[in-house]
Amino acid sequence: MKRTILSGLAAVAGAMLIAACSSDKPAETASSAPAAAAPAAAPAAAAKRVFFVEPADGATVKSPVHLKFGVEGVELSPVPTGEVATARPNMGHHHVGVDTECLPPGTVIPKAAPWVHFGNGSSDIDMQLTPGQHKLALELGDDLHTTIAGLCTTINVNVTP
Ligand SMILES: [Cu+2]
Repeated sequence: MKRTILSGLAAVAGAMLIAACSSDKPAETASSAPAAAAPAAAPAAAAKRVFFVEPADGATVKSPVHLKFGVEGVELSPVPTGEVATARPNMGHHHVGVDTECLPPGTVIPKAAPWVHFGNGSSDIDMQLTPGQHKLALELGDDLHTTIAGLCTTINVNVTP
């Protein structure tokens, strides 16, 4: 009788060991699966950008120059009317700077030359430019006109008389 019980316990213990081993392996596979999926999701999160739809970088153009802006990963939105105390997250409007560089992230874009604000949410303009080479900076700013990391680009155009 006792031997039967002991061997029965041994069988149970053996089964538990096997169960423990086999349950370890799927757990390892499961934990490595999200890690493998993470890099695939990263490019989508990093897709925030602003760009000139036109003109193309290096283009030769005539004044007035038609500028058209694009944005991805951030919602283009007019600045709310009235007193704006806080910037809505992941929303912004375009700014163009003529013959200037991108401002550092977190900088309030001046409401003065060489910057033009598109606070109404528009994304194009016919701009008068003097003949010659011009650098155009396209910078997205939030509701407080503050620059956002990674959301600026520059192009060069050659304006003919
Ligand atoms: Cu602005």
